[in-house]
Amino acid sequence: SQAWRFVPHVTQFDRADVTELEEFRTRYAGEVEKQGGKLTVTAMLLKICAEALRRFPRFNASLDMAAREIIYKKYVHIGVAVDTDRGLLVPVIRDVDKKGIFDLSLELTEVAGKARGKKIKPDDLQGGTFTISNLGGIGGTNFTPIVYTPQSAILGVSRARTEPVYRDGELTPRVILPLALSYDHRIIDGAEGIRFVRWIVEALEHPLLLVFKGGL
Ligand code: CAO
Repeated sequence: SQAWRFVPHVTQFDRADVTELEEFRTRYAGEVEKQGGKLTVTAMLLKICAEALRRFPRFNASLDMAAREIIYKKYVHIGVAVDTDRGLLVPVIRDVDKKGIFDLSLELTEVAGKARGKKIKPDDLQGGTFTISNLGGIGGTNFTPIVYTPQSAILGVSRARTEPVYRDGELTPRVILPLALSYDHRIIDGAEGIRFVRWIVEALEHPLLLVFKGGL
């Protein structure tokens, strides 16, 4: 409620064509499952967001109103909203930028299980620098997440669906993932907001391009 009252929110929507990424995910899901994890869009977004946060430091910063300063974090700790029977919990995955998608899948499965199994410790919920809230496993076309202060931004993810998309002169079935980024307008300008989301969309659509550019 503090965030709702004091943070001037803007929510930027976009959509990513994740058809190829979904093919990759289903191809390698079995391998991750053998190790006890689940390769999902959330795990892949953790990795992509970590790289985006490195390139757009204001999204990995917090505002100290008393000192009138923006504090840029040198680490990337991403909180993941988990729906439990006791309500919403946001465990934090640390140093996401230093981990691969495979390990992140295992860790995400582990922390979500801990949160649901009442095994999460207060420390596991502290220190996040950015948050991902994926409601797409349940459904929904879009939603406007609330920034988890003192963080400056949160990425909301809704359900990926196969839709007819006009491409190269014809309608083709493509898997489209809706994204909604809410951010603190005191720290982040609108142009920066859309650049950040566009970067994430391009990374989801063309992950190889990022490897060539020295990203992921
Ligand atoms: N679009 C389409 N399908 C999706 C999807 C999306 N955006 N996200 C997940 N799915 C699918 C998964 O692929 C999986 O499919 P299968 O069962 O066929 O393998 C299924 O939905 C369940 O996924 P999951 O929830 O187990 O996995 P996840 O890693 O994507 O998500 C977690 C983990 C913890 C984010 C999620 O379980 C959860 O709790 N989400 C709710 C978050 C929430 O409550 N946010 C609100 C905060 S504000 O009040």
